[in-house]
Amino acid sequence: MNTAVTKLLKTDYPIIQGSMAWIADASLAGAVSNAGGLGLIAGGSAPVDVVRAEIQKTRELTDKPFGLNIMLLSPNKDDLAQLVLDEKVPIVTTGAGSPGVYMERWKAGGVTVIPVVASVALAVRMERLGADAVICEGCEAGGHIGDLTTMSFVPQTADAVKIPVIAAGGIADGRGVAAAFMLGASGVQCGTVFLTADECNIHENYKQRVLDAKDTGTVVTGRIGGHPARCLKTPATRKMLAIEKDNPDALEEFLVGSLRKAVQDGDLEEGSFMCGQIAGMLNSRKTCREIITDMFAQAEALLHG
Ligand code: TUI
Repeated sequence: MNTAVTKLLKTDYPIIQGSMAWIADASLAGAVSNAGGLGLIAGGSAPVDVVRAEIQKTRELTDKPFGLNIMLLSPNKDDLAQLVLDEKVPIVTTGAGSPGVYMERWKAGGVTVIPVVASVALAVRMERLGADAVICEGCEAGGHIGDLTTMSFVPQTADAVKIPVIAAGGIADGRGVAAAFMLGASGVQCGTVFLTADECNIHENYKQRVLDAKDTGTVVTGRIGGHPARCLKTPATRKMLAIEKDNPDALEEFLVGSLRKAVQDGDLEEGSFMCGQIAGMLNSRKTCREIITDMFAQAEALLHG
């Protein structure tokens, strides 16, 4: 399938694997890139040396394009921004803030820059600063989210910018891809579906909970005062919702390390199992290649069949 996004990313399919902190490593990114999508390594809050090692491992696993995501709440964001240039990473995506201060340097270094935005205004600002595309992530997505839904956000952005729009949030099969294209997107970013991939190295409790989740199986914590984040409903999210009602500042303390506890320990009492609303539709384990080929066979049939 050829779109403005496959042309920009030099991939076979117009799909980016969502960058999930503590989760999106060389194993996942390499598998997605080898399957014809764009694999991303998550910078998350990791130290620069850890991320450099993942970049090098990814290069051993694939000779296809891949990218690095920089989460702009990371204390290491400046070092990671430089790492992109030092390691000649071809594509960078950003999340959880504006990458404006880095844009000139990245563009001068020949990097393809694709910010995740949370509003049309930020998308327009990013286009003016030279962004190559924008990812519009609706609040159906897992993890840190904005206010808008994918359905309303994508077409408004497609009307406002000339650069390609990539839709994210609530997309996990060919119907979602076809719908995103109808809304004006020319590519998609998917996170939650890749949590179920064989090459995704999360704790078995996490993977099984995603597969078992129903449509109403997620909840947003941190709406009061914090950073809103969508997670699977667990004993931990019940505690978080109680904490934030009484003392929003204490939530940040609970959050520190909670993602690692979910990913590595499968800890339902203290872990944050970040996950999108589309988990309710997912019920089988597949390889990254199966996920991507099934998704685009269905999308092609719907769009051109
Ligand atoms: O970034 C994400 N999802 C994430 S990041 C994450 S790790 C984390 N760690 C500590 C606190 C919070 C999260 C887990 N999930 N998605 C992309 C995304 N970006 N969603 C929303 C935004 C966003 C929000 C505001 C992008 C830009 C923005 O700009 C504000 C501005 O400066 O205009």
